[in-house]
Amino acid sequence: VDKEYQKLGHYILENGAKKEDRTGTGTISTFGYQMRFDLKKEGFPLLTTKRVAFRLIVSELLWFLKGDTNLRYLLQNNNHIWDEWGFKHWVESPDYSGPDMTDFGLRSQTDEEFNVLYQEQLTIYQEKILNDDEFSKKYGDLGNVYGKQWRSWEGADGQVYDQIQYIIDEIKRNPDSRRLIVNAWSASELASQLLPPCHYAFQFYVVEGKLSCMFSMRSVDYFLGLPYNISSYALLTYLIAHECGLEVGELIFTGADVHIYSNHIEQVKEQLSREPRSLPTIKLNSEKKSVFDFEIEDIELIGYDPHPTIKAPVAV
Ligand code: THF
Repeated sequence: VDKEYQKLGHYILENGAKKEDRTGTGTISTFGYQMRFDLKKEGFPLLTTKRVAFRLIVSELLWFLKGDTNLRYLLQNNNHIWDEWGFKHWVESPDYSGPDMTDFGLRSQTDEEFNVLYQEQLTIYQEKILNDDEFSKKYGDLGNVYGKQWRSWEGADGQVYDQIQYIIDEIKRNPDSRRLIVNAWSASELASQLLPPCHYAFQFYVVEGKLSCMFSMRSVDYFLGLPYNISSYALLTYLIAHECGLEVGELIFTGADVHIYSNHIEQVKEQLSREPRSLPTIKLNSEKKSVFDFEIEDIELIGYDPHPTIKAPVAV
């Protein structure tokens, strides 16, 4: 996985164009790219050229699979990768009366005095999500994000559809199907989403007893997001294969606007200079069958020996 990932990094740096973006950070961007990973042959695709926090990938995926869209579960598991989006909703609401947090993502990186205020407010927000039920209901919910779309898609007919249950049933019943698709992109709900889905659809494929998955992304944060997205879909493929009695096949990534944020370039160059190591493997609790019964401790990562972490700010 590291070699393919590095190849993409070089490709963006060499072919990318300067492009402004919603967050105001600026990117080097390319359009259209595909990578494939053989899960059975290569091992579990978790980057070794920097340490990636596997526990965050696990708790985020289980959160999606529960159909949960509230930050509370993530915070209870010490996962903060979605905090900024809930916080944004809170500080832009009429109920917020603290110091002005406009553009907190950018300002906290350049203005140390502001950063202190921001960290204070963020801590208060996190405490309230964890301890105040009413607050958490109102301001911890990220709206119609992945969990909602995957497990409780609202159809035009007024019915609610569980897309994950549907594909699991179909894989068991009709593995040759070419309709094993989960779609998270909903034209009618874009306005009510804090962040429309980045990985907006995925499709499974079964042949010769192996389950493959292809996932599609409209917008790809090469340095921070992509390592999570690859491992997350790999883990999902393992979980579904486990429940359906299949082996894992290939994981295929298809990206549209694939970019490196301008404040990640030094970090990317550092990572490109590192030598890939051998990949870890994962072990799933064999006593559990249904993907919906899995808890964090049922998923074990074995033999992960990465290069050190590389820090970078996330664009909000
Ligand atoms: N927004 C942006 N700008 N990039 C993204 O990758 C992204 N995501 C999700 C939603 N919006 C996004 C959230 N996923 C990190 C990783 C994944 C995220 C968000 C943030 C992150 O900051 N990771 C750091 C530190 C994590 C920690 O230890 O707390 C890292 O070094 O990996 C696209 O899915």
